[in-house]
Formats: sequence, structure tokens, C-alpha cells
Amino acid sequence: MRIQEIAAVFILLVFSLSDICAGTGEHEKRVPVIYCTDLFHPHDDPDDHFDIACLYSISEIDIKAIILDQGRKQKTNPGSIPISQLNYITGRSVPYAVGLSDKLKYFEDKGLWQAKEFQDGAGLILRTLKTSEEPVSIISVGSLRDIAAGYNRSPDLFRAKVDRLFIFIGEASARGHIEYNVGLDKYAYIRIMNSGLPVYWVPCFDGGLWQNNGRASYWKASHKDLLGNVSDRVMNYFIYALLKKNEKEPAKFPGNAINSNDKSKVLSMNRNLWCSAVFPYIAGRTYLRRGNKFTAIPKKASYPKEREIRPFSFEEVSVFVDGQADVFYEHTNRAKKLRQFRILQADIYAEVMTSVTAQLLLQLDRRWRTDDGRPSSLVPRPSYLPGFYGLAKPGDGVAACQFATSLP
Ligand SMILES: [Ca+2]
Repeated sequence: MRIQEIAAVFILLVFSLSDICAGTGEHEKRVPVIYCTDLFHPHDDPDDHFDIACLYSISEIDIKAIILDQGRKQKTNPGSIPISQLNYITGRSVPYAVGLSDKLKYFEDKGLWQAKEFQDGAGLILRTLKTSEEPVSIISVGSLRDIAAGYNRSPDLFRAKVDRLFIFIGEASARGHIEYNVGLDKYAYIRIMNSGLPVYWVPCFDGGLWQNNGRASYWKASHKDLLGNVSDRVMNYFIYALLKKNEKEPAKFPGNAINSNDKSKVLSMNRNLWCSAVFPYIAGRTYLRRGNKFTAIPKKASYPKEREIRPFSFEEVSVFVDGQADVFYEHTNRAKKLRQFRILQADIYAEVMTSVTAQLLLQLDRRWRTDDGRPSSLVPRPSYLPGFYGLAKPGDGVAACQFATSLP
């Protein structure tokens, strides 16, 4: 073969492979999402930093808006700092707004009596729903205040435009236990649980504080397992959060050189988690065994069927929540049907969730940019590559895909 022919074949190969590799790429519709979080800096509980980083990592999810929970506290502990850092790392500019400052006073409270500076959150939810051509999913990992206030203002809009409402909140079984997120705004929780909206309920605990009998998402992980392999920029994002740093230009802190003492400190910690590894489910990803690790791959990526696992699922339940925020499973007129989180493989659940979270954090930086930090619009995104998930067999073109990712 002449040089030109070889070059032509090679170019064809790279282009056709990048198409194959694109998997869920531009041709597939992304899942539009509004994300509501009690993200703070300095933090209360830094699990929220892990969750939002994982959400950013899933490229099939189109984050339309972020709502920062508990407006008054956002003024002193702005969650906008970690958002600006994630936008810096990923080269994105996701819009955010600060939510209501005070608890709702009754179930139908629209929150309109609260100060103007705290109205942007509910406003952004309604505007996003209104202007979206397709229904939007809402994810909540804090209180349900701004969602409930938005629903109370425009119930018909919510019924028409909310696709799925994933709420990480509450206690699955123990009566009298007010879970933390519920306690932030009890009326908002009860309002949404009894709303009849398409709720996907992920209780934080099942059986009381720190308990999980299978209907909650709570698990524990070490930072060594979660962050052992992340890029320097992602490590700096976590150093900034976990060590409560205070710099003049926080958005650019991820670009700094790593301080190895800080890194060791962060890697020695442990973490309680509830949400991060559930997010791939929202994007329709498949969970797979990969050697002694686990991963979640995009819907259209091909995989060996025998490696598929289902660590958890959602099952339909009929639920009524009373004025004390106690949950009653019953088939009555007052009860509403919703989907409840359910662990299917308890023996490996924590291991799967930790492994999937680590994978998302590893991919957070690489997918959008090249190694020297430039936007990688010309480079196929590594997460779509079969090789990236460790599923490739010799001869399926992975070598060429990997070559393509290292192009300038
Ligand atoms: Ca939270």
C-alpha cells in the first residue's frame, strides 16, 4: 500500500471509530436536569461536593440550572464557589440561583413573602420548566423548599413539564425520626411526597439514623478509594472544599500545583454518601462488573451482557406522609403512588457505589479537556471509548480510539 493509501485508510478508520466511540454522543438526546443542592463553602457536610462533581461528570446529563438551598446561609457560605471551580475544570458555565431563606409556613406556601434576594431559586426552576421544549427531571439532595414553593406557584406547569423528580431525603421506615433534609423544611417534604408528581424517592436511612435495611441509599467509603486516581485539578477541588480553604480567586484554585500535605490529609478521610452513584441511573446508564471493580456506562455503549449488574432499582409503593413527616405505606385514597429506591445486591452494594463514584470522579476532568487543559472539542471524549471502561478486546479498534484521544 502506498503512503497516501495508508494515510487515507487511517483517516477513515479514525473518523469511523470516533463515530462508534461517540456512543451516546451528539446524536443522542441528553437528559435535561434541574439540580437542587445544599452545597456550601465552608461546608456542612462535604458529601454535596462529591455529588455535584459526579453530576458534572455524566455528559449525558444536561444540567440546565443549579438551585442553591437555604438562601440566607448561602450569603456567608456560598455554594457558588464549588460551582465556579467545576465550571473551570470542565469548561462549562452552568447557571445557578440562590433559593429561599426560610422554611415554608404551611403546605401550600408559595414563599412569596420571603425577601426578593431569595426568590431567584424558585424563579429559575419555573423559568427552566417553562422554556424547556421537553420535560425536565429535577434532582434534590437537600431540602425540598424551592421545589415545593415552585410547585405551589405553578402546579400545572410542574405536572406538564416535570419528567421525574428524584428526591434524596427522608427515612424509609422508622417513625418519629426526622431525617436531616426533612428537618430543613418539613412542610416542603410532606407537600412533595403527597403531591402525586412523578417522585423517585431515595430515602437517606431505613431503620433510623445511620441505618440501611435496603430501602435507603446510604453507604460509606474512604477518600483513598474515591479519590486515589483523580486528576490534580479534581484533587485541588476537593482540597479546597475539605480543608475549607479561603483564596482570593477560588475558581482558579483547581489549576494550582498540588500541595502534597494537603493531598495526604484529604486522602486519609472517610465519607458518608447517598447520591453520587445513583446519578448514572438517571442518565440511563448500565452498571457493570469490571474485574474486581464496577463501572456505569452510557446507554448505547456495547458491553458483555454477563457483566451487567443491578445494584439497586426503584419499585412502586403507595405512600402517605402525615403532619409529623411519618411515612405510611397503604392503599388508601390519601396515599400516592411513587417509586422507591431498593437495594437489590446488598452484599456488593457499598463496593459498587464507591467504585462507580470513583470512576465518575476520574472522568470528570479528562472528558472535557486535553491533558494541558485546553478544551477538547476536537477530541473524542474518553468516557465513550470502549477501552476506557476496560471492556475492550484486542482488535476492536481501541488502540486507534486511544490514539485519537491523544491528538492535540
Ligand atoms: Ca445534601
